[in-house]
Amino acid sequence: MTPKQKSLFLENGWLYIPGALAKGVVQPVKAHVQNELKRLNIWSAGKTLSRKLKDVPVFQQTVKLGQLINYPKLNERLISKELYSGMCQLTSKRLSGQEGQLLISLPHQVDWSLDGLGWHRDISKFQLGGIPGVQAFVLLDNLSVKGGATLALAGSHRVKSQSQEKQAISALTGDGVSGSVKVDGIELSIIEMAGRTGDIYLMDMRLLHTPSINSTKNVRMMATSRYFAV
Ligand SMILES: O=C(O)CCC(=O)C(=O)O
Repeated sequence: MTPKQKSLFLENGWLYIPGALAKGVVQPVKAHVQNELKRLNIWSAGKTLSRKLKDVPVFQQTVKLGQLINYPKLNERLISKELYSGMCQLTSKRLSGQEGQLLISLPHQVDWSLDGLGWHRDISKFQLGGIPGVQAFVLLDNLSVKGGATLALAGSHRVKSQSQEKQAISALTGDGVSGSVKVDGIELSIIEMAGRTGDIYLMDMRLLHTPSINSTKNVRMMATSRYFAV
């Protein structure tokens, strides 16, 4: 990691690394997901086949698909030694990874919206003091905006008050407001983890984040791995 990348990560809580992985590294995982979607009669030839999954509420679908489709040793395939040591450099800590997880969503056939999203952290409030770890998000396929990428609230790793965070999210997701808002002098903005196959987003695990609507005709295919400080 360059000093510039480290300072961006510390300031904003996230870092985008376009083209971090070669297509050949990602391709077997993407092919596995596509084959499994077909084999399980969920998705094939641009169509959702499973009525059951169509009826699952949009944000529960990814959880359900993650239970049905698994890629063994996902971290070994996607997280190279260089990337791992880059994450350690960003946090100035030694990190230990949890088993990786696929993030798949079918086209949701509803309009894209920032209403009613599930903003959350995967850590407890007792872990907000210093950086508890880094979450890597890998794009297994090209992912356009409004295509179901994970959203994160840049800057939220530095905000102390949870009620101010909530107000900031309401302001940013409310009608007619876009860009950023300032809370306690900290600039907060929503980032969407869209991009191209092999791109990676690294996120300070203190950032608020949420699944989003996939309003495209394509399946959203990402993978994620959480690395905690030890
Ligand atoms: O993009 C998604 O489905 C949400 C991901 C998420 O919340 C997580 O991995 O913690």
